[in-house]
Amino acid sequence: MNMNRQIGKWLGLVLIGAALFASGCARQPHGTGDHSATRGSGARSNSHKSTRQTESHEEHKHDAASQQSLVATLYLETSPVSTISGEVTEIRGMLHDTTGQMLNDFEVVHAKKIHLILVRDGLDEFAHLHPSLDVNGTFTVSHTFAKGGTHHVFVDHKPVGKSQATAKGTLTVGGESPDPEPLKPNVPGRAQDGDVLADVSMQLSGASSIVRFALLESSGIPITDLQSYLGARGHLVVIGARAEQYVHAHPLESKRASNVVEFEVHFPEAGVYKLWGQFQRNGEVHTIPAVAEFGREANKH
Ligand SMILES: [Cu+2]
Repeated sequence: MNMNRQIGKWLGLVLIGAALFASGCARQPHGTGDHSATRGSGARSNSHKSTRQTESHEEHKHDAASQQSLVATLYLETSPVSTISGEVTEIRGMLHDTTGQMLNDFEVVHAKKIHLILVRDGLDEFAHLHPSLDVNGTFTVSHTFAKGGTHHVFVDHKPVGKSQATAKGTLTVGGESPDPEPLKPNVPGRAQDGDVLADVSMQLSGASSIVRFALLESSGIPITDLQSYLGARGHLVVIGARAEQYVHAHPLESKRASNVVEFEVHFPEAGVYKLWGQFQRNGEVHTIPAVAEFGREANKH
């Protein structure tokens, strides 16, 4: 199909749109992953409208915030078009590069070509999904939103031969949309998902921070049977309070105890962030949320 017609079709159908990307200070030290997107420019669409303001910027591994380059535009649509909480929604997306060419060739990063993160505005709902990808580059995933309201969509991807990037959009979901609880920092401290507990702590390490999860049984005994999840001992997604900052970090090689997983995170700026550590045991993924405040004085660079 002719590209313009295809775009037209998408624009006609869609919802969505949104904003930004860039990473000012993503770093990838010592081979650990830290995929950041920062600086939301805030172009947010209402439902049933589309916008082309959604952008994706590649990451600059060793660079400061002064550099960013637009690399892709994210288009999203849903079926049904009017998404409502509690009902299965099919989310479809595609990325176009700056010339308007649809991206369809992605490298596998952590076992998947596309990592799609959904968070509700206020960060009280989180999903980490892996859409299927067709030959044209359209990616598709089903999801049931637990609550209505604005949901932020982060598409973490690496076009073949290019830098890893994160594209962001928003989806407006109908249905009950209760006010989220205000974010209350609880790091250092105890967090949990069901019967899996974690002592979460954070310490500065140069321009980055080491975020540590010490995983415990509900009895307080260290967990010793962590399994690899998507090729790593754990994954950490970090999103700024206003959902304008996104970091996806992978574990550091560590000689610490087997229940301790450490992530190197470059917080893009001072502020409150929500963290979701994801770990697998017994074939089940546990998602452990925590809230951390990254200090202003610690962010000098
Ligand atoms: Cu993923």
